[in-house]
Amino acid sequence: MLTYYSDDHHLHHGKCELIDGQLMPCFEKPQRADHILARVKQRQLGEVRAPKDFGLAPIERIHSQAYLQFFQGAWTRWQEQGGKGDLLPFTWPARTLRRMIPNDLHGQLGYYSFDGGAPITAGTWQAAYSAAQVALSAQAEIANGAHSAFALCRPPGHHAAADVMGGYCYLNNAAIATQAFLDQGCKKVAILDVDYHHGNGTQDIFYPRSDVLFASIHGDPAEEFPFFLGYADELGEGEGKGCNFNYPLPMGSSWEAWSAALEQACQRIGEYGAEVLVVSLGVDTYMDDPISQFKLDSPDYLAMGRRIAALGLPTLFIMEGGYAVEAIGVNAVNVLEGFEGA
Ligand code: FKS
Ligand code: ZN
Repeated sequence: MLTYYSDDHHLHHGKCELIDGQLMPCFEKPQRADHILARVKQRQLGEVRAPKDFGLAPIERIHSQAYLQFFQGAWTRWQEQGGKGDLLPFTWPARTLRRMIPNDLHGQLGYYSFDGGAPITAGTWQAAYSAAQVALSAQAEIANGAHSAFALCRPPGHHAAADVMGGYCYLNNAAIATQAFLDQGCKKVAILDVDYHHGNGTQDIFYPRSDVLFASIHGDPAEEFPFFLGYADELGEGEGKGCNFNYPLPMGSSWEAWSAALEQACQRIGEYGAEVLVVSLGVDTYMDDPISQFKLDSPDYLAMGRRIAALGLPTLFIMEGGYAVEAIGVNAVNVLEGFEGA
């Protein structure tokens, strides 16, 4: 299968994140994509292509103008006021406060984010913009008849909502690609999110809609980030009722429990009658992942790819999380090779 990839991801390299009371170097770092790219080449998965530029229009189908303008201009504003270091939020409109959009940069940053895990650096906008173009280029490949394609995106996207960044995510690459399918005449798209963390941004974007089915297998939000979404009783609203399926699993879950959830998710996707499948491909379900608590092993990713392939749908794989950098390439490409029947 073809891989789309842009070197622009190197432009985004946040300095640090707050983990358990300590400032740690960002887990979401450029080497992640470098390792996956190296494995794609080593395994000769297929040609690696640079993305085309589809402009802002397909991104604006998912994200609000105000949010995009804020994100695009934030670093310059930070520099103009003499900012040192990454631009990071420190206050949010919690339940006791009003949802004002203040004038101040940090006030606006709090308004447009849900956590302190998405630093804005000099190159973050360009990296995120290019990641969306990578997703759109792989999407176009499938729209033009390919059975599968791999969008090697970085930074990831599934925590980003229409006007909210967070959890290492800025632009929702999977949602942008999904909307592109629909805008090109597709009637029903399914999204399968296999990242360890719930894809709260993707769920939120499509929650009231029946043209997208969202299914996610993830660490139980009662115990795990992003905590405030991803429970099993979230089934969609209005026309979207019955088009959202969450499979929260306990900490320490291994392939046995995980694959049972995958089976249920695939059942739902089959019943739904999707024309295309978008996979939010996170491999932070791996046993040695430094920030996650599932116990999948490298061969399990081959089986994952095989089960996804059995759906028989044209499938767009979009890279999300995975932080065991030494194994991330093997695990991500194992899903793709399993899909291809290798
Ligand atoms: C651990 C705190 C962890 C943030 C976790 C973010 C996960 C991001 C991801 C994505 F795919 F988006 F990259 N905080 N004590 O893996 O879901
Ligand atoms: Zn994750």
